[in-house]
Amino acid sequence: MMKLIGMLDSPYVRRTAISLQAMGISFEHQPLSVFNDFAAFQSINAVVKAPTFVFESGELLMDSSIILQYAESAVPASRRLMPATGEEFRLALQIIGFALAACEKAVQIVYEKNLRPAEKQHQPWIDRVSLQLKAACENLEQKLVASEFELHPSVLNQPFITSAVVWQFIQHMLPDVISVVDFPRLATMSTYAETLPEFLAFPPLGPGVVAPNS
Ligand SMILES: N[C@@H](CCC(=O)N[C@@H](CS)C(=O)NCC(=O)O)C(=O)O
Repeated sequence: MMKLIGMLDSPYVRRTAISLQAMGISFEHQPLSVFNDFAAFQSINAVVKAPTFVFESGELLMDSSIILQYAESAVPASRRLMPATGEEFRLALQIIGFALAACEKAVQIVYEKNLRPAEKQHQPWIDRVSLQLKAACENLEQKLVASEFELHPSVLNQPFITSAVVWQFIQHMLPDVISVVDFPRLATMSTYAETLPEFLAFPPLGPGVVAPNS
């Protein structure tokens, strides 16, 4: 059985788990922490990056977008979450790009606040990253408005999954930096997404070993 390694409190792990499940790919989820289970993680992937995807052969893939790029190639077109080409593909990439930039900046702030001792925190860096985070959220929200993006899709797609997972993470971790009322579309998407079976199967707040389709 192929394995996905990493905790669901990581938005990168969560977007990957939800997407693989939505594509109908069977895998075992092993919720190892890059911090608390460093040695165990290291024994699987010396680089200790989550998510890590492990093939039955033992080969490794890292980085959520790379894992998802592989997954897209491994399923029939009807189960893919990305549009194949054209305007729709370009729009999907733009939305995912802003969502992942917001995610990266949010994670940077969380690491700065949680991993560094208080006296070593550097406020100008936190201010810079907060500004970038806000800009990424604003651009993402505007893109959803301008493209009239479907906020309640009947079939899951990658820009929806990534935006919803990232928004849940930001709202949970940094509500004092990014205010939910300023981003009504992201809030609507996230609220709806969290009611869907694929999202409920991979909750952000509990580890839980899940083997989908088993
Ligand atoms: N671009 C990567 C980011 C992954 C990432 O930053 N993962 C974090 C967990 S949220 C991690 O592995 N942190 C441990 C480390 O970088 O040492 C992706 O899309 O997978």
